[in-house]
Amino acid sequence: MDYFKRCGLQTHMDGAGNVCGRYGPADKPAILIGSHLDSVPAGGMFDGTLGVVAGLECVRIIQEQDIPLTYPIEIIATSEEEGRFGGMLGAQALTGSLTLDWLENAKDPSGMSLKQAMADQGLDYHQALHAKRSPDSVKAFLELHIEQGPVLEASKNTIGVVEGISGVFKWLIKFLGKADHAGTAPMDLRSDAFMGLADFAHEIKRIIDENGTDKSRLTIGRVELKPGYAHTVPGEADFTLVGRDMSEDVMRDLADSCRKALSAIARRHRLMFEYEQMSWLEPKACSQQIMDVFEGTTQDLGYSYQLMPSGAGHDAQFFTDITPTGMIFIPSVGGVSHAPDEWSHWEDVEKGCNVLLNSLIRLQKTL
Ligand code: HGY
Ligand code: MN
Ligand code: MN
Repeated sequence: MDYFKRCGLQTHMDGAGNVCGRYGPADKPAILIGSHLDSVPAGGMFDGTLGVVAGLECVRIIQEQDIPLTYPIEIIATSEEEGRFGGMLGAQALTGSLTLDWLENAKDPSGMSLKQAMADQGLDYHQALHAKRSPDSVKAFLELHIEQGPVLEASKNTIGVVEGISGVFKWLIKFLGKADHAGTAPMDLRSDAFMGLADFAHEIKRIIDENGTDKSRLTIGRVELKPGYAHTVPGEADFTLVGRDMSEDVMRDLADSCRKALSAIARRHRLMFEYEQMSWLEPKACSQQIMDVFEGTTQDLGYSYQLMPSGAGHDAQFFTDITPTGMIFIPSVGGVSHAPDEWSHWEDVEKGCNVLLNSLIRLQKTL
């Protein structure tokens, strides 16, 4: 916020913790440029942050070169995009997709409630419901983001023009068996929750082969065994499951097949299983109008590019509900992301910023 203010932007934080900086005509709907500032644990420095800093760089060039604006530009640094509490709090708040029920009940895998985490930051969760933007106050939403995958590097293209954004669902699952002595409990009489989890992990390939596509993903990213002591058979296995595809029908098929597999495995290992759906984010198509501008600008700048889907979820997938929305990618070195060695080359960052800036200027005339 201090940096936004020093750059002459009209700055505020909304009730969902989004940091917003506006520059240009006061009485017109804004072109939003945004992404998120939060990160996964042990993440990299480009995921999300790139899109916020690139937006600020566009405004600074416009200021330095005194480029006239028809529509103001609003840079938005969204909160809680990475889904610690399930959804995408900041983007959902801005686009009116939050519910009081979700705000009151959302919690992270450790059991910390969203409302408590917000209170710890001096935020009253009710205020998140007032962060909603009316569609007529916005002209477009643009997001520059790292690809977070290997496609652009492999095809030696600099820019990815995003056609659509994958849907994502996130479950908290528990297998409940019986804690037991690791020495006296006979192997054939155990209700070992970890063995149920291990069986489910080995089912994932079959579930995708039978119900998914080449864009389907099922990931177990966090596991906690209880009581978690070497001499005790784990009576409980708590784990997350994140499922993705570009088609919501396929997401539903994957979810149904996972439920069936979990139920069959629970019976086989004399376990109970329960799961809570933390979020279900639909796959979304980007605006053809915005894609055309990104593509035309990239061609004019002479950069290599391709049209492509996004396997990762992004703030942009909520903005498609209220305004013409588009994304561009730059290559990730080695396709690595959500890890400390996430990296993008600075000349690609510069080219991504040039496409964003020139598209923004073109949209000033065409929106
Ligand atoms: O995990 C994702 O799809 C995004 O990085 N939140
Ligand atoms: Mn991201
Ligand atoms: Mn991310």
